[in-house]
Amino acid sequence: TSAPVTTAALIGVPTDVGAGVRGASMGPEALRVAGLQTALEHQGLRVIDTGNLSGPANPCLPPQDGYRHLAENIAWNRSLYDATLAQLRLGHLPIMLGGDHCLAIGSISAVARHCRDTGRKLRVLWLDAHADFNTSALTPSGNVHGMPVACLCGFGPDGLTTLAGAAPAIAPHEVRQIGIRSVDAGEKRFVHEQGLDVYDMRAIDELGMRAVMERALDGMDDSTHLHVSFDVDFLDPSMAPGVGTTVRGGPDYREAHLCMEMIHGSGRLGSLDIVELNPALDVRNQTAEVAVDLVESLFGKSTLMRR
Ligand code: HAR
Ligand code: MN
Ligand code: MN
Ligand code: MN
Repeated sequence: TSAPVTTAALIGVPTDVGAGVRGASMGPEALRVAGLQTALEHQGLRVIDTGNLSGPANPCLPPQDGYRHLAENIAWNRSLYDATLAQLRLGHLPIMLGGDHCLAIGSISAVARHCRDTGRKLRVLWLDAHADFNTSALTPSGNVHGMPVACLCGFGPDGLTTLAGAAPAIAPHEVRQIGIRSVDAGEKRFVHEQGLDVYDMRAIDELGMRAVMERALDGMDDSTHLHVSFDVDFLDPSMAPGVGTTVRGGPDYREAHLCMEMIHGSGRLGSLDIVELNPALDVRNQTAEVAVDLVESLFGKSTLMRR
Protein backbone atom coordinates (compact mmCIF):
# COMPACT_ATOMS: atom_id res chain seq x y z
CA THR A 1 0.00 0.00 0.00
CA SER A 2 1.23 3.48 -0.77
CA ALA A 3 0.57 6.76 1.01
CA PRO A 4 -2.43 8.72 -0.25
CA VAL A 5 -1.56 11.40 -2.77
CA THR A 6 -1.53 14.92 -1.36
CA THR A 7 -3.39 17.52 -3.35
CA ALA A 8 -1.82 20.96 -3.23
CA ALA A 9 -4.03 23.95 -4.05
CA LEU A 10 -2.18 26.99 -5.35
CA ILE A 11 -3.86 30.25 -4.35
CA GLY A 12 -2.42 33.35 -6.02
CA VAL A 13 -2.62 36.45 -3.84
CA PRO A 14 -1.36 39.35 -5.97
CA THR A 15 -1.19 41.99 -3.29
CA ASP A 16 1.36 44.58 -2.31
CA VAL A 17 -0.94 46.76 -0.20
CA GLY A 18 0.91 45.69 2.95
CA ALA A 19 4.38 46.48 1.62
CA GLY A 20 6.39 49.69 1.41
CA VAL A 21 7.57 49.01 -2.14
CA ARG A 22 5.33 47.96 -5.02
CA GLY A 23 5.87 44.80 -7.08
CA ALA A 24 5.11 41.80 -4.85
CA SER A 25 1.74 41.70 -6.60
CA MET A 26 3.62 40.17 -9.55
CA GLY A 27 4.93 37.36 -7.34
CA PRO A 28 2.31 34.70 -8.11
CA GLU A 29 2.99 34.78 -11.84
CA ALA A 30 6.78 34.74 -11.32
CA LEU A 31 6.45 31.59 -9.20
CA ARG A 32 4.33 29.96 -11.91
CA VAL A 33 6.84 30.94 -14.59
CA ALA A 34 9.63 29.45 -12.46
CA GLY A 35 7.82 26.11 -12.65
CA LEU A 36 6.27 25.73 -9.23
CA GLN A 37 3.47 23.41 -10.33
CA THR A 38 5.77 21.02 -12.22
CA ALA A 39 8.23 21.00 -9.31
CA LEU A 40 5.46 19.94 -6.94
CA GLU A 41 4.22 17.30 -9.37
CA HIS A 42 7.74 15.89 -9.57
CA GLN A 43 7.55 15.38 -5.81
CA GLY A 44 4.43 13.28 -6.26
CA LEU A 45 1.76 15.83 -5.44
CA ARG A 46 -1.41 16.43 -7.35
CA VAL A 47 -1.66 20.17 -7.99
CA ILE A 48 -4.68 22.36 -8.58
CA ASP A 49 -3.96 25.97 -9.51
CA THR A 50 -7.01 27.88 -8.31
CA GLY A 51 -5.77 31.06 -10.04
CA ASN A 52 -5.45 34.44 -8.42
CA LEU A 53 -7.73 36.09 -5.90
CA SER A 54 -8.71 39.62 -6.68
CA GLY A 55 -8.85 42.58 -4.37
CA PRO A 56 -8.36 46.32 -4.11
CA ALA A 57 -5.56 48.09 -5.95
CA ASN A 58 -2.69 49.73 -4.10
CA PRO A 59 -3.59 53.37 -3.45
CA CYS A 60 -0.01 54.26 -2.37
CA LEU A 61 -1.12 56.47 0.51
CA PRO A 62 0.73 57.48 3.69
CA PRO A 63 -0.18 55.81 7.00
CA GLN A 64 -3.38 56.76 8.80
CA ASP A 65 -3.56 56.05 12.53
CA GLY A 66 -0.48 53.85 12.21
CA TYR A 67 -1.58 51.75 9.22
CA ARG A 68 -1.07 52.10 5.51
CA HIS A 69 -4.01 50.82 3.45
CA LEU A 70 -5.87 49.22 6.34
CA ALA A 71 -9.16 48.79 4.45
CA GLU A 72 -7.35 47.22 1.49
CA ASN A 73 -5.39 44.88 3.77
CA ILE A 74 -8.64 43.76 5.40
CA ALA A 75 -10.33 43.13 2.06
CA TRP A 76 -7.49 40.96 0.73
CA ASN A 77 -7.26 38.99 3.94
CA ARG A 78 -11.00 38.32 4.19
CA SER A 79 -10.93 36.92 0.72
CA LEU A 80 -7.86 34.78 1.40
CA TYR A 81 -9.30 33.54 4.70
CA ASP A 82 -12.33 32.17 2.84
CA ALA A 83 -10.25 30.66 0.02
CA THR A 84 -7.79 28.97 2.39
CA LEU A 85 -10.47 27.57 4.65
CA ALA A 86 -12.36 26.15 1.66
CA GLN A 87 -9.23 24.30 0.46
CA LEU A 88 -8.44 22.97 3.95
CA ARG A 89 -11.99 21.64 4.25
CA LEU A 90 -11.51 19.82 0.96
CA GLY A 91 -8.49 18.10 2.51
CA HIS A 92 -6.09 20.00 0.27
CA LEU A 93 -2.73 21.49 1.19
CA PRO A 94 -3.04 25.19 0.40
CA ILE A 95 -0.01 27.02 -0.99
CA MET A 96 -0.33 30.79 -0.99
CA LEU A 97 1.58 32.53 -3.77
CA GLY A 98 2.26 36.05 -2.55
CA GLY A 99 2.01 38.84 -2.56
CA ASP A 100 3.33 40.62 0.49
CA HIS A 101 3.43 39.08 3.96
CA CYS A 102 0.20 40.75 5.11
CA LEU A 103 -1.51 37.75 3.51
CA ALA A 104 -0.37 35.46 6.33
CA ILE A 105 -3.05 37.06 8.47
CA GLY A 106 -5.76 35.56 6.29
CA SER A 107 -4.07 32.25 5.55
CA ILE A 108 -3.02 31.46 9.11
CA SER A 109 -6.34 32.63 10.57
CA ALA A 110 -7.98 30.03 8.33
CA VAL A 111 -5.47 27.35 9.33
CA ALA A 112 -6.06 28.16 13.01
CA ARG A 113 -9.82 27.96 12.53
CA HIS A 114 -9.46 24.61 10.74
CA CYS A 115 -7.25 23.25 13.54
CA ARG A 116 -9.83 24.34 16.11
CA ASP A 117 -12.65 22.71 14.09
CA THR A 118 -10.79 19.42 13.67
CA GLY A 119 -9.05 19.12 17.04
CA ARG A 120 -5.54 19.56 15.71
CA LYS A 121 -2.60 21.33 17.29
CA LEU A 122 -0.97 24.14 15.33
CA ARG A 123 2.68 24.96 14.82
CA VAL A 124 3.70 27.99 12.74
CA LEU A 125 7.23 28.24 11.38
CA TRP A 126 8.01 31.81 10.39
CA LEU A 127 11.02 31.89 8.02
CA ASP A 128 11.93 35.55 7.68
CA ALA A 129 14.59 38.21 8.12
CA HIS A 130 11.96 40.14 10.10
CA ALA A 131 9.85 39.31 13.16
CA ASP A 132 6.73 40.98 11.66
CA PHE A 133 5.55 41.68 15.21
CA ASN A 134 4.83 45.41 14.98
CA THR A 135 1.65 47.15 16.07
CA SER A 136 0.28 50.52 14.97
CA ALA A 137 1.96 52.06 18.03
CA LEU A 138 5.35 50.43 17.39
CA THR A 139 5.68 50.41 13.58
CA PRO A 140 8.20 52.75 12.00
CA SER A 141 6.46 52.48 8.62
CA GLY A 142 2.77 51.71 8.98
CA ASN A 143 3.29 48.80 6.58
CA VAL A 144 1.01 45.91 7.53
CA HIS A 145 3.50 43.31 6.23
CA GLY A 146 5.52 44.18 9.35
CA MET A 147 2.55 43.26 11.59
CA PRO A 148 1.05 39.86 10.68
CA VAL A 149 2.41 37.86 13.64
CA ALA A 150 1.14 40.49 16.07
CA CYS A 151 -2.28 40.56 14.37
CA LEU A 152 -2.52 36.76 14.51
CA CYS A 153 -1.73 36.88 18.24
CA GLY A 154 -4.57 39.36 18.73
CA PHE A 155 -2.63 42.63 18.68
CA GLY A 156 -4.00 44.75 15.88
CA PRO A 157 -7.15 46.25 14.42
CA ASP A 158 -10.44 44.30 14.66
CA GLY A 159 -10.63 43.76 10.92
CA LEU A 160 -7.35 41.84 10.99
CA THR A 161 -7.57 40.11 14.38
CA THR A 162 -11.06 38.62 14.25
CA LEU A 163 -11.15 36.84 10.86
CA ALA A 164 -11.38 33.45 12.62
CA GLY A 165 -13.59 34.67 15.48
CA ALA A 166 -13.25 36.82 18.57
CA ALA A 167 -10.33 34.96 20.17
CA PRO A 168 -6.79 35.46 18.82
CA ALA A 169 -6.09 33.06 15.94
CA ILE A 170 -2.85 31.81 17.48
CA ALA A 171 -0.84 32.08 20.69
CA PRO A 172 2.81 33.19 20.74
CA HIS A 173 3.92 29.74 21.97
CA GLU A 174 2.68 28.16 18.71
CA VAL A 175 5.18 30.19 16.65
CA ARG A 176 8.85 29.52 15.90
CA GLN A 177 10.74 32.20 13.99
CA ILE A 178 13.87 31.32 12.03
CA GLY A 179 16.46 33.54 10.34
CA ILE A 180 15.50 36.79 12.05
CA ARG A 181 18.01 39.64 11.70
CA SER A 182 16.03 42.88 11.49
CA VAL A 183 13.74 43.84 14.36
CA ASP A 184 12.69 47.39 15.24
CA ALA A 185 13.39 48.71 18.77
CA GLY A 186 9.82 48.71 20.09
CA GLU A 187 9.08 45.49 18.24
CA LYS A 188 12.03 43.84 19.99
CA ARG A 189 10.67 44.68 23.44
CA PHE A 190 7.27 43.33 22.42
CA VAL A 191 8.79 40.09 21.09
CA HIS A 192 10.40 39.52 24.51
CA GLU A 193 7.28 40.55 26.40
CA GLN A 194 5.13 38.06 24.50
CA GLY A 195 7.75 35.31 24.67
CA LEU A 196 8.02 34.55 20.95
CA ASP A 197 10.40 31.67 20.23
CA VAL A 198 12.95 33.30 17.94
CA TYR A 199 15.98 31.62 16.36
CA ASP A 200 17.84 34.60 14.97
CA MET A 201 20.85 34.50 12.67
CA ARG A 202 23.19 34.42 15.64
CA ALA A 203 21.47 31.23 16.83
CA ILE A 204 21.91 29.73 13.36
CA ASP A 205 25.61 30.79 13.33
CA GLU A 206 26.29 29.42 16.80
CA LEU A 207 24.16 26.28 16.90
CA GLY A 208 23.93 25.53 13.20
CA MET A 209 20.78 25.14 11.13
CA ARG A 210 20.40 21.49 12.10
CA ALA A 211 20.16 22.13 15.86
CA VAL A 212 17.94 25.15 15.32
CA MET A 213 15.49 23.17 13.21
CA GLU A 214 15.51 20.25 15.63
CA ARG A 215 14.38 22.66 18.32
CA ALA A 216 11.88 24.46 16.11
CA LEU A 217 10.24 21.20 15.06
CA ASP A 218 10.37 19.61 18.50
CA GLY A 219 7.18 18.63 20.30
CA MET A 220 4.94 18.05 17.28
CA ASP A 221 2.91 14.86 17.04
CA ASP A 222 0.47 13.14 14.66
CA SER A 223 -2.21 15.68 15.43
CA THR A 224 -0.05 18.72 14.65
CA HIS A 225 -0.74 20.84 11.58
CA LEU A 226 2.46 22.61 10.55
CA HIS A 227 2.10 25.87 8.66
CA VAL A 228 5.23 27.32 7.06
CA SER A 229 5.24 31.03 6.30
CA PHE A 230 8.20 31.47 3.96
CA ASP A 231 9.17 35.11 3.46
CA VAL A 232 11.71 35.00 0.65
CA ASP A 233 13.76 37.73 2.37
CA PHE A 234 14.68 34.95 4.85
CA LEU A 235 17.34 34.02 2.29
CA ASP A 236 20.62 35.82 1.94
CA PRO A 237 20.13 38.59 -0.66
CA SER A 238 23.16 37.34 -2.61
CA MET A 239 20.93 34.55 -3.90
CA ALA A 240 17.55 36.23 -3.44
CA PRO A 241 17.73 39.86 -4.54
CA GLY A 242 14.10 39.97 -5.67
CA VAL A 243 12.51 41.19 -2.44
CA GLY A 244 11.52 44.66 -1.23
CA THR A 245 13.36 44.59 2.06
CA THR A 246 16.70 42.80 1.73
CA VAL A 247 18.75 42.28 4.88
CA ARG A 248 22.23 40.90 4.45
CA GLY A 249 23.51 38.00 6.51
CA GLY A 250 20.78 35.44 5.85
CA PRO A 251 21.03 31.67 5.52
CA ASP A 252 23.10 30.48 2.59
CA TYR A 253 21.85 28.11 -0.09
CA ARG A 254 22.64 24.89 1.73
CA GLU A 255 21.42 26.14 5.10
CA ALA A 256 18.12 27.07 3.50
CA HIS A 257 17.81 23.67 1.84
CA LEU A 258 18.60 21.88 5.09
CA CYS A 259 15.87 23.91 6.79
CA MET A 260 13.37 22.80 4.12
CA GLU A 261 14.56 19.19 4.14
CA MET A 262 14.12 18.96 7.89
CA ILE A 263 10.61 20.41 7.67
CA HIS A 264 9.78 17.74 5.12
CA GLY A 265 11.26 15.14 7.43
CA SER A 266 8.83 16.12 10.16
CA GLY A 267 5.99 14.83 7.98
CA ARG A 268 3.62 17.44 9.39
CA LEU A 269 3.52 20.15 6.69
CA GLY A 270 -0.09 21.13 6.08
CA SER A 271 0.03 24.57 4.48
CA LEU A 272 2.51 27.09 3.08
CA ASP A 273 2.85 30.79 2.30
CA ILE A 274 5.49 31.92 -0.19
CA VAL A 275 5.64 35.69 0.18
CA GLU A 276 7.47 38.95 -0.53
CA LEU A 277 8.88 37.85 -3.89
CA ASN A 278 9.14 41.06 -5.90
CA PRO A 279 9.79 40.43 -9.61
CA ALA A 280 10.29 44.16 -10.22
CA LEU A 281 13.49 43.91 -8.17
CA ASP A 282 14.58 40.46 -9.34
CA VAL A 283 17.25 39.53 -11.88
CA ARG A 284 16.02 37.12 -14.56
CA ASN A 285 13.52 35.54 -12.14
CA GLN A 286 16.36 34.01 -10.13
CA THR A 287 14.72 34.62 -6.77
CA ALA A 288 11.55 32.86 -7.92
CA GLU A 289 13.70 30.00 -9.18
CA VAL A 290 15.52 29.68 -5.86
CA ALA A 291 12.19 29.73 -4.05
CA VAL A 292 10.91 26.91 -6.27
CA ASP A 293 14.14 24.94 -5.67
CA LEU A 294 13.59 25.27 -1.95
CA VAL A 295 9.96 24.25 -2.24
CA GLU A 296 11.13 21.05 -3.96
CA SER A 297 13.20 20.25 -0.87
CA LEU A 298 10.28 21.17 1.33
CA PHE A 299 8.20 18.52 -0.42
CA GLY A 300 10.84 15.82 -0.33
CA LYS A 301 13.41 16.24 -3.05
CA SER A 302 16.73 14.76 -1.96
CA THR A 303 19.94 14.14 -3.80
CA LEU A 304 20.67 10.51 -3.05
CA MET A 305 19.94 9.28 0.41
CA ARG A 306 16.61 8.18 1.74
CA ARG A 307 16.22 9.38 5.29
N1 HAR B 1 10.04 46.02 10.52
C1 HAR B 1 9.84 46.88 9.38
C2 HAR B 1 8.48 47.54 9.41
O1 HAR B 1 7.64 47.22 10.21
C3 HAR B 1 9.97 46.09 8.08
C4 HAR B 1 9.23 44.79 8.15
C5 HAR B 1 8.60 44.27 7.02
N2 HAR B 1 9.32 43.69 5.96
C6 HAR B 1 8.99 42.49 5.50
N3 HAR B 1 8.33 41.62 6.28
N4 HAR B 1 9.39 42.17 4.42
O2 HAR B 1 8.99 40.54 6.75
O3 HAR B 1 8.21 48.37 8.59
MN1 MN C 1 7.76 38.85 6.56
MN1 MN D 1 10.76 39.83 5.80
MN1 MN E 1 26.18 31.76 7.65
